[in-house]
Amino acid sequence: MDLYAYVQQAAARFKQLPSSQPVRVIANYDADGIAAAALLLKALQREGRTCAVSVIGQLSTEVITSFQHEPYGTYFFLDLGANMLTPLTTHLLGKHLFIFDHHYFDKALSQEADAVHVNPYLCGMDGTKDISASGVTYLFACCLNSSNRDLSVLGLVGALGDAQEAHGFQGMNQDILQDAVDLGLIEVKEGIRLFGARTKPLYKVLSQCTNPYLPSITGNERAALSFLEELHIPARDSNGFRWLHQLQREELQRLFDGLLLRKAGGIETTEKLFGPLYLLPRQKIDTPLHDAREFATLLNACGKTNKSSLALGASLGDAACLDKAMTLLSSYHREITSALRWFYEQRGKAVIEQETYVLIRAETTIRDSLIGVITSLLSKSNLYPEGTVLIGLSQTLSGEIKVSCRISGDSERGPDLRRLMHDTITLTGGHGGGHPIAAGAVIPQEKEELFITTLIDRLQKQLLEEHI
Ligand SMILES: [Mn+2]
Repeated sequence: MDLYAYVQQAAARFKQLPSSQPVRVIANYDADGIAAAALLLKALQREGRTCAVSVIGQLSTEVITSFQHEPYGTYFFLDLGANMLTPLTTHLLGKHLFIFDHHYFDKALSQEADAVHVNPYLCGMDGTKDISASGVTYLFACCLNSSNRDLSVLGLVGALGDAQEAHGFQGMNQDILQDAVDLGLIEVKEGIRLFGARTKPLYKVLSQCTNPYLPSITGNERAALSFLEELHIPARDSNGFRWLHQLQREELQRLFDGLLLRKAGGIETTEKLFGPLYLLPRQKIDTPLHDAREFATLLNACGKTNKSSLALGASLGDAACLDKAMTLLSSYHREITSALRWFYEQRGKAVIEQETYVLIRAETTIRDSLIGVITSLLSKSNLYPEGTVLIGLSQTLSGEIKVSCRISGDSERGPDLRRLMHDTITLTGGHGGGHPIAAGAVIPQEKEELFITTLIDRLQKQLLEEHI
């Protein structure tokens, strides 16, 4: 069965359910989960259905059992649930479940369960690159009604949030992009991929640039200004500070070369700095929503700071929500910048760098919802050789340890992190999951040391196996 067949089956099943009942939507708190929720909300609204949405960080057994006594008969789980299929179906017996996910799963659904699981891994697709949860939700929405093709942008925003784009989309994401382009909702343009270029002057863009991290410029406006001066690019003209799009062609070239030198990261950085931009012509040019990548970051910023309702509102066109979300985005960037600065200061101290792995022990310095963002940024920063495993640890408010694992670089090379995480938590307790190149877990605090030694031990064994 291909993915369309799964989605069609889900839509047919959904249409059979009584339409008077409200629907419950549970989504993951990142850009993909929130984009999927916004998309589904809109599609269900068009069907005349009401729904109640919750955006959550982890789907644990406790969370699942808390749904048992809710007065809802139909549940959608977006961007989560694939590794909790058994607890979902056993604890929510009698409810209709729709699980739209793109994470790996161990055990398929049992035949008799009243649940539908749609996942690219069910049909041999790559859940890390071919389609995200918001993409799956988009396909479902189109099955409900083909007029939902106008929601294609949200399907891509989620994919961008999950770093599924690498100089273009692949797989089903490519088809979703085509839908958006056909409807005139997205324009693809080549350009310098600097975050925030549409919403602030160039010197601010540089000083707030976290991806790539610019040593000694990120986090320092004065350094950004003198960097521009060195490159003979005037930071301001008679109208005030200049913006990236106001630069002349030669100035752009000098900026590009200057950034490359500064990064000293080699050829790969060139490719990363220059590439396709996904612009949304119907969104105001001076908002993050104009650039699909920044749209994704806005959703992430809201999700990771417990303000998902702002993200949902902004996605669905609410101006007041967008306004508040933008303020939140600025403080989110400040938080990331200071976390990165901490990281650079701590190399050789709380950041332990070995040949095959890097251990980032943030404790309470980096909030648990951001540790994944930080390890992701570092994994894409060219700081470590391709294949190096980055392990970030941070303490949660409830005193547990959140772990985020990423592989440095863009390739699929390196150990299988999902397996690594799974094998480790079997010994230490806790729960987790993910993909071969990105995985996470939450473990009891008293098991932190055991977790680290076990994980590293397993990692070395996996690497040895690969070399035999
Ligand atoms: Mn996702």
